[in-house]
Amino acid sequence: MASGTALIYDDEMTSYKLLWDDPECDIEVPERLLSSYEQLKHYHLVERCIHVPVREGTEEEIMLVHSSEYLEVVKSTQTMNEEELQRVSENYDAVYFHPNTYRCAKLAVGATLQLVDSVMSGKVRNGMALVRPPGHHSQRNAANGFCVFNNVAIAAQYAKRRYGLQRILIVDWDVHHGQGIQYVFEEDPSVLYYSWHRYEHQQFWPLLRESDYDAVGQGKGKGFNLNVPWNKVGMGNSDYLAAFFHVLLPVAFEFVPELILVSSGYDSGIGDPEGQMNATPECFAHLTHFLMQLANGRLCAVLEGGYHLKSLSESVCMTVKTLLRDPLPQISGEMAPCLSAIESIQNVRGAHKPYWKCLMYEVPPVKTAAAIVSKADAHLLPVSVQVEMEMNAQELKTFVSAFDAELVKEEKALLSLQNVLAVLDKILKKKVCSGIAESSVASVSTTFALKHCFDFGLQRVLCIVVGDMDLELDLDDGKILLMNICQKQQTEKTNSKYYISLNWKEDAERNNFFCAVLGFILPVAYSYQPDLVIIVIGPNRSLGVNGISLLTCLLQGLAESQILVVIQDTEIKLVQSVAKALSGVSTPDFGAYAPASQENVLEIKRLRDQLQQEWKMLRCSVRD
Ligand code: Q9C
Ligand code: ZN
Repeated sequence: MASGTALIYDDEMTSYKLLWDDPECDIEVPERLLSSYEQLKHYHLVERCIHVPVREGTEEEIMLVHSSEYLEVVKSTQTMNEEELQRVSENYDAVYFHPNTYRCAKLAVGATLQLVDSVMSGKVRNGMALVRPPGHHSQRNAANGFCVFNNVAIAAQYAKRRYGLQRILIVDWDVHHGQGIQYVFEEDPSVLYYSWHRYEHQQFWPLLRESDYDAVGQGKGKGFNLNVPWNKVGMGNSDYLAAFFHVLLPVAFEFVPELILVSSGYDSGIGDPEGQMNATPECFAHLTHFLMQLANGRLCAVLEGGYHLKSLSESVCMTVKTLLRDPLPQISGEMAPCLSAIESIQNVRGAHKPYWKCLMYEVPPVKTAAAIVSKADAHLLPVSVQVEMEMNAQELKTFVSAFDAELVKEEKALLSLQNVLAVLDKILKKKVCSGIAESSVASVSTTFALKHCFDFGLQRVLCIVVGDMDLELDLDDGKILLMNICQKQQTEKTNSKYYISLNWKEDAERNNFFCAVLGFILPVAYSYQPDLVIIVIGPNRSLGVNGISLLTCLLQGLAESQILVVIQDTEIKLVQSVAKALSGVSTPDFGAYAPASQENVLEIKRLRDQLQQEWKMLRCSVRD
C-alpha cells in the first residue's frame, strides 16, 4: 500500500479576484487559499506532505466535460476589459470573470489531475489540492456558482480513461449541491455521486428540483446519484455523521470504489455565511477518516467552497492532518441528529431502496403527508406527518388551464388545488404512503385529482365522498367507483355498479358507523381492488370525526395503503384525527357498543341486495 500525502497548491491561483461590486460573488476571495495554506504551515502540516507541482489542464482534458464552444468563451475572457468581463459574467448565475480566471481555471484542473496521477501511480496514498476557482457547479456549457471548469468531474473522466477505472466515488461535502457533477454522471453507473446540501425545500440556491432526494440518477445510472437535501439550517456534527452512517457509507461499501474524489467544500462548516451550518472542523477529520477506509485509501480531496476564512482553514487542516494519519480529534456536541436530518436520511434511503442491497429491507418512506391551509396548525399533527409545500405554481397553472381556463383566475381555488395535487403527486410517486389536503373547493380539487391519477396511469380509483357534493364525472368505464355517503336521499341519480349512494343518518352519541363500513363499504371496496383510495369530506357531512377516522383506518387495507383524504374547509380537529388514523398512532374510539338504528340497518340491507351480483364480497347468505 502506498504511503504519504500529496499537497498541491500554487500561489498563482490567488491571482484573480472580483473587480466590481457584486454582493453575490464577493465572498469568493483569494484569501481563501492564502489563509488555508498559512494555517497548514502554522500546524507544520505542509512540511509533512509531499509537494506536487501544479500544471495547466490541457484543452483535451477540459473537453472531457466541457464543450469547445464554452472553452472558447472562457479563453476569450483573458484579454477582456472590465466592462466586457462583467458582460460575460452576467450570462451565468453567480459568476465573475477576471483576466486571470482562465489561467487559474486551467491550473485548478491541472492541479486536480496531478493529484489523481500521484495517487493512481502510487507515488502517494492520498492527498489534497487547494484550488481556485472551484468546480462542482460548472456544466458542459456554463460557468456557475464561482465555478468555471468542473475540476472533479474532469478528474473522474480522466481517471476512467487513463487508468481504466470502473468505479469512482465522488463525495461532495460542500454545502451546495454540485449540480454540475450530477449532470455529467447522471446516466453513468461507473461514477457514484453523493452530495448533501442546504436545500430548504428548494428555497436555497441553486433552487433546483433535481437537488432533492428523489433524483437517483437516470437510465443505467439509476441508484448512482445520492442527494441528501438539508431542509433546515444549523445541521451539525451528528447530522453529518448520521448521513454518513446511514446513507453514504453503507452504499459506498457495497459499491466498492477504486478511487474516491472529494469535492471538498467547507461552506458546510460552522460560521460559514452561505451554509449557516454548525459542523466543527473536527467533523471533517472524521468524515475524511471514514472515506480513507475505502478504495484502498486512494482519496483525492479537491477544494470547492468555504467562505469563513478561519473555519475554512481549520477544516482544511483537519482534513490534511487526517490524511496524514494523525490520531482523530474528539468530536463535540450531543450525538443526536435532529428530526429534519433524520427525515431527509429516511427519504434518501427510501428512494434508493430499489438499488442497494444494504437498504433493501427497510422501512417505507415518510408515511403521511399533509397540506393544510394554516401552517400554524402543523404542530398539532403527529410528528411522523410531513407538512407539505405546494406544487410549483407555474406547473399547476399549465396543468389546470389545459382543462379549465377560467379556474386559473381564481386565486383561492388554485391554492386549494395546489394543496391537493402536491399531496397526490407525492402519493403517486410513492414518496409518501398517504396524505391529507385541505381544500376550499373539494369537488373541483377531486375532479382534477382524478384526472391526474389517470394521466399517471392508474386503473381504478375508489372515491368515497362524505357529505353533499356534485362531481361531474364519467363513471361508465369503471375507472372510478364513486360512493357517496350522504344524509338525504339522492333522488336524481340512481345507483349503478360504479355509482353508489349510501344514505346514512348518524345517531347522536352512537358510533355505529362500523356496521356500514363492515357490512357494505369494505366488501364493495375489496371487490373493486382500487389502486388508490380518495376520501373526500364535503359540506353537510353525515359522519362525525370518529366515523371518518374509522373509515380511514379500515380502508388502509386497500391500494397498498395509498389514501388521499381531501377535506373541505379547515377543521383542524378532523385533520388531526385523520392524520392519526393514517399514521397509525392511535385506533379510533367507538365508545360502548350500540346497535345501528333500524333505518340504517335497512339501508345497508337494501344496498347489499341491490349490488351483491356486481360486488361479490357483499354476499353473506346462500339464498339470495
Ligand atoms: N443569492 C461554491 O460554493 N450564491 N459556490 C448565490 C444567491 C452562490 C457557491 C446566492 C454560491 C456559489 C463553490
Ligand atoms: Zn459551496
